[in-house]
Amino acid sequence: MATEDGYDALSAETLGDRLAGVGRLEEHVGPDPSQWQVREVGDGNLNLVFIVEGPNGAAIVKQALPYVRLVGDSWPLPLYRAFYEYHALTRQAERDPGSVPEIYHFDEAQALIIMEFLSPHTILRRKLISGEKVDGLAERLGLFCARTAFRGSELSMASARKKADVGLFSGNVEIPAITEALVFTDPYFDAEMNNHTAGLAPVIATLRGDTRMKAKVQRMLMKFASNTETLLHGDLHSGSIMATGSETKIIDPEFVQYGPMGFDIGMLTANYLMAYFSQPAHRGGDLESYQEWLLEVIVGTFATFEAEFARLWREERTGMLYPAALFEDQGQPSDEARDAVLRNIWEDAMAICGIEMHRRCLSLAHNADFEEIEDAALRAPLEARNLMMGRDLILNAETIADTAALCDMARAYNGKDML
Ligand code: SR1
Ligand code: MG
Repeated sequence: MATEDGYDALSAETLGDRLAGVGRLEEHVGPDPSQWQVREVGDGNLNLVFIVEGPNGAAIVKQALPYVRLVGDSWPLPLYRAFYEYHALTRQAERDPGSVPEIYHFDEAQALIIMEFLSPHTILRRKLISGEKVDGLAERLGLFCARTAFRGSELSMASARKKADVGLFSGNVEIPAITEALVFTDPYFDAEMNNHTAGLAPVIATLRGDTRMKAKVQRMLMKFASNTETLLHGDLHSGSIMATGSETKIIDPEFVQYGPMGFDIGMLTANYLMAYFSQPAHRGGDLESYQEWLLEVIVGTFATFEAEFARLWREERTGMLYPAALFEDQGQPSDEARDAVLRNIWEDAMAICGIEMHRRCLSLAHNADFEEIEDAALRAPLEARNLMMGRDLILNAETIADTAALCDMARAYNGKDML
């Protein structure tokens, strides 16, 4: 699809001619496009993704489409999202070196990013469905969430720079609007694009009838839309993570925006919990041990997050927030202040976690963990556990003590019949 501004969507057939002469692509793939093998492999909801292979190696070419791929051209979507994704990736690479693929080239007019081909990495969600474990997963994600949260905030950044950056990213309007609708709103009414598994009606009625819970969700939406604590990844689910058995990378930050520090780690936790609740349909004899491993990943992620956040608080608190002038310089510790910030992040994360657990079963874009369970009679009770625990998390975010309590909650729901 071409636009008046000169944008033209690539295809596997046209990519070689169109990108011939892009030096960084030639460097990584080979100088002669006639020797490139190109495959379109995008299986996400929005973009084209090509693997380009040649005599020198391989690269990824990711190009935004002017509409939502999942739905079609009836839902237009601005190409400018590639610009924000590019700027998100450069900031993440700076704040947590090695966590994201290396960028080789960015073409704003064509809305395309050429980047490192991660191999033999595969999408984490696929690994969790097939019962694979990833060494160091919790540590990698805990570090990523802590470093991007802290270093993207005025705990660390100079205010002028951070405020200019908030201005830059505030141009990304349509993408946050997707999250505002699909995540925070649509699950709680009969929205046009919703779908859900047959048999869930009683649980959905409970959620939609719960005005206290819906008010809390809307309160979180207010925070999401108006709180610019830090630069978020914005879509940190297990499809935005690629891993081998021992190395993890974070991809796909086109939903980047400024928002509350608990958002990314909360969404991530929800995706681990959905993997957890869906496992009875995917595992046999190793069910319990694999589910326990998923809970260990959650515990480890938060433990790493808190330890790294505390280290950065000690060593890199150079912004205008909680200045040493008010604490250490007066011979007073700032530990209590830090713990209150961390507690706030935890409570936001718990509420966001519950909301994400709802939207992936009730709104437009479901996740494969549940979706690939073909038998609806098996899928519905597993989704019901997930939905009811999500409600509990939203309603009780302020009183869940810690990850041990969160895991006990998951174990309890895992044994319950909610339908
Ligand atoms: C229409 S986009 C649907 C979902 O895909 C993305 O990965 C985001 O999670 C979004 O909510
Ligand atoms: Mg994505």
